Amino acid sequence: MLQFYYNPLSPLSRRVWIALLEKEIPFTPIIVNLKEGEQFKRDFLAINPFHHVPVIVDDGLRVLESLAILDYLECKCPRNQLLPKDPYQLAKVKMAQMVANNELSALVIPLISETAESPKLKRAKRKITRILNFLAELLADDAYFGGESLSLGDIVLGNAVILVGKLGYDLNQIEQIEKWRDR
Ligand SMILES: N[C@@H](CCC(=O)N[C@@H](CS)C(=O)NCC(=O)O)C(=O)O
Repeated sequence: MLQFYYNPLSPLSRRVWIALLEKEIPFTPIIVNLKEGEQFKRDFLAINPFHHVPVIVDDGLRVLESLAILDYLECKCPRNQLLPKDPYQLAKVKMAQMVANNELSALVIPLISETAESPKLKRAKRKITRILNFLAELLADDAYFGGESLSLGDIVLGNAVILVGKLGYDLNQIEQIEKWRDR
């Protein structure tokens, strides 16, 4: 059975965890206790030399990097499809994924580390608003980034959006994103 190395509090593990559940893929969960430094132990470093979760091992194949794992799962198990076939819908899903990964995720750090009055925090919140406005426009009238059903774009972006919301960014400012988040 597929082995899933993860930590339940890791947003990047959650991307893969949700995809496994959505696609109904049976797996053996293996929790890596990041607080206790289990990711630096020799056995885990042999699986991922970069000491990160998530990792999967499937049929003897090891896959690391959450986005690579998502593509592997989609290709290996087409059931409950999470990537649309339409070229533009696919581009929208990938844009949502990459904007979450490359733009939004970096702004988690100032949300955690800066004080309420810090200009860096204000700048980060302004940038989040710009990103979410772009995404609201991209979503347009669709329920999800891939059209009418949940996609890998929604899973990856959803984790990041929920995290910035929990860290003090007011998601109610952008109604369309708030409704999509609730969906
Ligand atoms: N680019 C990697 C990053 C994974 C990552 O940073 N995971 C964090 C948890 S969210 C981790 O394992 N941190 C432990 C460490 O760096 O020692 C991916 O997308 O899978």
